[in-house]
Amino acid sequence: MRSKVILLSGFLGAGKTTTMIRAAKMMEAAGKKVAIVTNDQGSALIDTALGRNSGLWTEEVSGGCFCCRFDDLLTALQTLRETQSPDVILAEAVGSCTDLSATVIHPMKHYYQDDFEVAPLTILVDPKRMVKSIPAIDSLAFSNSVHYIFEKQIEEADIIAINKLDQYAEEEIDTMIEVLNQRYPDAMILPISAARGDHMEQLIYEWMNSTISGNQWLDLDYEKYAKGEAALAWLNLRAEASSISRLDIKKWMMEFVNELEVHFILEKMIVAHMKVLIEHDGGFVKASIDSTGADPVILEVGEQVAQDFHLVLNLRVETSPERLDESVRMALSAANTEFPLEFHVTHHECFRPAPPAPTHRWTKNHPHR
Ligand SMILES: Nc1nc2c(ncn2[C@@H]2O[C@H](COP(=O)(O)OP(=O)(O)O)[C@@H](O)[C@H]2O)c(=O)[nH]1
Ligand SMILES: [Mg+2]
Repeated sequence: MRSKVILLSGFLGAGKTTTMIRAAKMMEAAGKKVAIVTNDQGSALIDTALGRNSGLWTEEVSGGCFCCRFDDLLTALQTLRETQSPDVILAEAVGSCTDLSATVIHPMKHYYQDDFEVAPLTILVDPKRMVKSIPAIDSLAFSNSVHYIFEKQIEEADIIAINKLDQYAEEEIDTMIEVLNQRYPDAMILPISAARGDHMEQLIYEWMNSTISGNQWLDLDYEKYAKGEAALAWLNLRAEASSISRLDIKKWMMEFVNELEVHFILEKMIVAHMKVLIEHDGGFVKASIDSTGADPVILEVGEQVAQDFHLVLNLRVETSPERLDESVRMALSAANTEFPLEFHVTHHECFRPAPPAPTHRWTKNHPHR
């Protein structure tokens, strides 16, 4: 039996992981065997930890996006097939990646059709990023080259899932649907709330029943795309911390997050997505911020008191790696002064993504490249 592969894309912070985990749980409850694949330019991924903390079988493709690491993606999918025989595999692409139809979906459909059936390419959209289409809600907007990626992602969708429906009035959602319908008449447009669960059954139904997959061919300027990716700074960090007495972990986290947010606001750095995960013996707590100055969304399990903890940071911000790194260093230093700790960084990377170099790239008239 073939495994259904559902590829989720969409900009950083749009809600891909939230959608993936909720959908996986819903499909499991309906008796399906489900696995997930996470992906990033770097390593030390919070999304992988979240998948595993949710009890889902999780593989990770790190060090590059699915299109540039196509062989690693296939290894991850084949490993899952051999070890788990899943009915469904949900795979979340890097949030600054596009052209997945030409670089992943078509090559998969051609070379691996005996093993995998590929679902409609689904792009998650956070309405507040649609600054050029509807009245701006974001006070700080990304540069044109970053916005180019956001628009190209939507353009290649088989399904556009407008997420975070819970934050908008019905009329606002209707306007968004109208704008998107005019711009992308061939895509299916579905408003959802991954956090609250609205219309998730319909989305899953489309994944399982639609035969459309990779129907849009992008006209993509790779130079502009590379420029957009390079405008973003990426920071991944892991650290071990220990204190002489038991500590309120959430307080430490909020001190760090608030310090960092002050830097972002003052220096007008545009946050695409910032995630902070703290794991300890008694559970975990995660903070997620999807735009500059936004209140952190907190997810926590267990009592947040411990002597030792493990910290993971995944930050994607429109600024230079040097400025991002310096802001994080200062915010950590401020939090660790407020709460005296032994703090040991075990992994640290801060970089601009390299220009995309896909393993395969098919075009409408010239496949098999
Ligand atoms: N209000 C609201 N927030 C959401 C929804 N889905 C995701 N989020 C939040 O948006 C942020 C980014 O979500 P995540 O799934 O990590 O996005 P990703 O970067 O695309 O994987 C997190 O703070 C989520 O809690 C939703 O349906 N409604
Ligand atoms: Mg994610």
